[in-house]
Amino acid sequence: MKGVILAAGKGERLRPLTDDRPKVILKVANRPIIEYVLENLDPFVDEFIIVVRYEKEKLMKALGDEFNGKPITYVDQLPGEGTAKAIESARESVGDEEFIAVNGDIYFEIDGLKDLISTFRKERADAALLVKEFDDLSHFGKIEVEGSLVKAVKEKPGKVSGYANLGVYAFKPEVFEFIEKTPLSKRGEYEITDTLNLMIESGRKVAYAVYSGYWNDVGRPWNLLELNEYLLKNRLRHGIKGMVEEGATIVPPVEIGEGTVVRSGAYIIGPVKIGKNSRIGPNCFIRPYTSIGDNCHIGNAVEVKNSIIMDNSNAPHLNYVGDSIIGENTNLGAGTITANLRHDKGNIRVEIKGRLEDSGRHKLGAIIGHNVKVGINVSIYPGRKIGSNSFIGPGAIVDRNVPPRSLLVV
Ligand code: TTP
Repeated sequence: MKGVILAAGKGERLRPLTDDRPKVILKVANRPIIEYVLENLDPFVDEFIIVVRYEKEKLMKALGDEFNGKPITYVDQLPGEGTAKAIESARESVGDEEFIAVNGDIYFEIDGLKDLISTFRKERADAALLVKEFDDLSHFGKIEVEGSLVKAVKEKPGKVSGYANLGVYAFKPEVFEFIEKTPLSKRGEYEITDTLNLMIESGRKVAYAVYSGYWNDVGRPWNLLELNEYLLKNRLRHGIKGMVEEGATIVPPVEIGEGTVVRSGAYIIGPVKIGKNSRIGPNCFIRPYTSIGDNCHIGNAVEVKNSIIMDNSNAPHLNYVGDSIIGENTNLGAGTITANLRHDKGNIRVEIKGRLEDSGRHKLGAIIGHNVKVGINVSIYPGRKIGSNSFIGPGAIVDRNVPPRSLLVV
C-alpha cells in the first residue's frame, strides 16, 4: 500500500509563518508537522508519495528522499486547486493499488488509521474515511451515514453537530475515474468530498470509521500552540543530553538536546522541550508548554511560557514571551514584551485572510514570522502578527498587523 500525503496548499491562514515555506514543515515540539503524519502511515505503507507545489523545494530539502528507510516520492500538483486535484496528481505513482490519502497538515493518533484500514477491508469498500463527532461543524464537511456506510458528504453545513470529515482516506484506485468527473466546486476547487458524493450516487461503497482521539487540523496560528501543548503533555520524555550548570533548576519533564547549555539561575518547569546547541540563561524562567528550537538563545531575565520559538531565534535580554509563536532566525531586542491578555479578559481575535476571527483563547500573544529583527523596548499587542523579513524599530508599539518585508520605525 502507498501513502499519499497532500502538502501542496499555500497555508494562507497561517501567515506570516507560511510567508516563505509550506505549513507542513513548520516545527511543533521541534518536529515538522508532516513527520507526525509520516510516522502514522509508516506501519501500513511501503512508499510515501507527497504532493507538492507551494515552496516545494523547502519541503523536499526539509524531508529528504526517505523516512524511516522508506522512499519518499514527490509529485507536483496538477494545475488547479483542491484536494481531488491533489490526489489525482499521485495517480501514476499509486498505480493499480489501494492507497491511503491524508492531509499533510493534520495531527491524529495512529489508532484512527488502524480502524480506518480495518473498516475499509472488512466492508470491502471502494473508499473509507475517518470521521469524528463535533458539536459545531461550521468548519467541516458533514458526513451523513446510514448503518456502516456514508450516505452523503455536505461541505460546511453551518453550526450543527454530527460527524466531521477528518481528511484521512483509504481508496481503491477506481477513485481516479470519479475524480476525473468531479466538477469545480462553488469555492473554485476540485474537492474530494464531491468525488465521494459521485461515488455514492453511482452505488459505490463508501465506509467510515469513527475516531474519538485527539485531532488537530493545523489551519490557524493558535492551532500550533494547541498542538504544541498536546505533544508536550503526552509525548515528551524527560531527558537531558546537553549541559546543565549547577544552580539551574529543572522540573521534569524537560527534554534538552545535545550541545545545549543551561546556565546557573535558569528555572525550567516542564513540560518543556529545548533543541540542540541552544543557550539558556543565566537567570531565566521557562514555564510549561514551551518548545525552543536548535541554536536559540534565551538570556538573562527572560520569561517564556506556552510558546513556540523556532530554530536560530533569540530572546536574549529582559523579554516576556507568552502564548506566542516566533519563527526562525528572529531576534527580539532587549526589553521587548509580548502582551497576551486583554484587559477586559475577552477572547483574542486575530486577522485571518482579511477577516477578524475569534481564536477562542483569552490568552494569545504575538505571531512573528521568520527573519524578523525587533528593536529594543518594543511592545506587541495580543494576537498581532509581524510578517517575515521585517524590521521593527526601537520603542515601537505593534498594535496592528505588520505585513512582510516592512520597516516600522517610530
Ligand atoms: P487546506 O488547509 O484547505 O488548504 P491550505 O493548506 O492551502 O491552507 P489555507 O486554506 O490556509 O490556504 O488544505 C487541506 C490539505 O490539502 C492540506 O494538507 C493542503 C492540501 N492541499 C493540496 O495539497 N492541494 C490543494 O490544492 C489544496 C487546496 C490543499
